[in-house]
Amino acid sequence: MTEPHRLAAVVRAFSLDGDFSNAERYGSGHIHDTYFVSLDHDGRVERIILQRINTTIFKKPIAVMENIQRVTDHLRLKLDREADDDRRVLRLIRTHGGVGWYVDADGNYWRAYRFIADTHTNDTVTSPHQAFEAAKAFGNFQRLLVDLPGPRLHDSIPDFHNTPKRFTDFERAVKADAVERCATAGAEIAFALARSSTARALVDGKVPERVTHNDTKLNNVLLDDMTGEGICVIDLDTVMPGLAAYDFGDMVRTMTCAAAEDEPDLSQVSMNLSLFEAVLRGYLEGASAFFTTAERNSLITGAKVIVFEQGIRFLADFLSGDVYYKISRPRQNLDRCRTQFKLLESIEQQEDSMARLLRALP
Ligand code: ADP
Ligand code: GN1
Ligand code: MG
Repeated sequence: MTEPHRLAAVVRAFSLDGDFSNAERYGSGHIHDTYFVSLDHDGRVERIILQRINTTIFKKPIAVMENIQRVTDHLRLKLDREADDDRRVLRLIRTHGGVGWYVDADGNYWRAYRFIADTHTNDTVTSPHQAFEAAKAFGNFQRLLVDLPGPRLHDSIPDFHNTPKRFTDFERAVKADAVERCATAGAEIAFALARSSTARALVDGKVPERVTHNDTKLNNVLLDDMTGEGICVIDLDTVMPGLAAYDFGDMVRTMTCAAAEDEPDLSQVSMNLSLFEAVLRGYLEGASAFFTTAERNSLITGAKVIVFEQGIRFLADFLSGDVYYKISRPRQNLDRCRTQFKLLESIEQQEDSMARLLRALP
């Protein structure tokens, strides 16, 4: 079957009114295969986002979908009281069988969301206003999920932000040197080994577990085309129990530096304090209502730990032969690692100023 025929067959499994007319690859995520699909419904165009879930990474896709269903149901219930805009929560489309996922004949897992119109995502930050809006959306997301009823969510990827374990995995990748790349990455390996204590910095047991997003990249928020407002938090696969500081850390990682995640020119990479202040203000506006003191005090450590963790994840993947993150050119994972380590150095240098900003805010 050709790609369009295969996609058309998948689309038919979902409970939609229109007929398949077109599908194109969409977005720049590193994990799933995402398609923008148009359907024709009596001359009217219906649009959806169709995704093939990466089951090498998400080994229990049904658990992931159960989490997403519970989280989006809860958000919708609460947001109906706060705002009159149905674009604010992802809406899963059910199959004819009444569930939120479809398994094709080859065992691929698919899901479909209503396309949220008049929004866009940005891979790199372009203004403090944008950083503020995206961070506020993630802060609100955490706040709205503080009272999620029912049992603990599934751990969609066990040990996802277990940084000490990530460090051990990195050490194992160095030892194995599976594709003989250690010699190419000597400086980066040394940088990481010198910071083994950073890997343990968040593990003190005093901060409460929350429902967190765990992948709070700038491009996981849909921004309104007209106003730039953070409209909807997307990419909910890793929503699971976690620490508020994980999410704050990944916001600092992706919203305080205008360079691309894989920028080869490291002179472009540093943490911009004005962007940091915007992230902090936005996040606190959304989330601070539920914070404990320990949680608030963990935020800047979270930024260091998550940037470090991401650096060693990219480095381990480079050393293992690029088996996890999608790449479009050789050495891309090494470039990604280098930007993270450069950003971490810049954060380390500005830590006092960051802490002062945090203390000054309510
Ligand atoms: P990945 O896990 O691969 O990053 P995402 O779920 O983030 O996949 O989706 C990839 C891109 O598709 C997003 O960055 C966004 O631009 C777009 N997207 C995803 N869901 C929607 C939606 N419901 N409406 C509009 N655009 C969406
Ligand atoms: C992946 O799916 P995407 O591209 O939003 C990764 C994140 C990393 C990120 C780095 C499930 O996110 O953990 O922080 O790439 N997602 C998973 O850009 O591993
Ligand atoms: Mg994404």
